[in-house]
Amino acid sequence: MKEASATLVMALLVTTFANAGTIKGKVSGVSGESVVYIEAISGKTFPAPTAHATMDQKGLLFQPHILVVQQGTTVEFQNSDTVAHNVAWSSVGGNKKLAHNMGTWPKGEMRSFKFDNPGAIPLMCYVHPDMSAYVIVSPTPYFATTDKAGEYKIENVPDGSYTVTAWNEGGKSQSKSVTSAGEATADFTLSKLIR
Ligand SMILES: [Cu+2]
Repeated sequence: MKEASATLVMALLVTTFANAGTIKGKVSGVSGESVVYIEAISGKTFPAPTAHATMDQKGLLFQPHILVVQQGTTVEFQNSDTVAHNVAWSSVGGNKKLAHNMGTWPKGEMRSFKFDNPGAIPLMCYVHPDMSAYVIVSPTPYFATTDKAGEYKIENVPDGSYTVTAWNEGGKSQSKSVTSAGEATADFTLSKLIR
């Protein structure tokens, strides 16, 4: 009985003080910024962040070009130009049923949208067909973008086994299993999308 209790206490301690670490690596085969994130973890939910993110339309560009948020985040779409802009998308994570048009609005107006479904969302402006951007909705708070060398680092990752996905607008997304115990390395080589 005493031994069983000790085992239970140990198990609780391990759970409470589970180590966290870093998953890092390099995304190659593509150019520009890539996004790397941990896919949904079975049995775990993450409260939606209360802080809002911002996507601006300024100088006839979406700014930033790539915005990564955790699932459940509200994004405020601003128009800082003197011309009217539109915000719309044709799919979320490839699901065309989640297409949405937020409408067209003038300078100074802001409209917000809560992204409850994970995946990559290609943004469009129907007024300016050249404008493009992406919102990447990560199912977990564990995500990172690559630097100029293609390197990324996801921090504060609890030890465990995960599916990690790398996304790039010019490449085919790739997922792999990664087991992290303090530190893990996961490199990705994405094949270029043919357009
Ligand atoms: Cu526009």
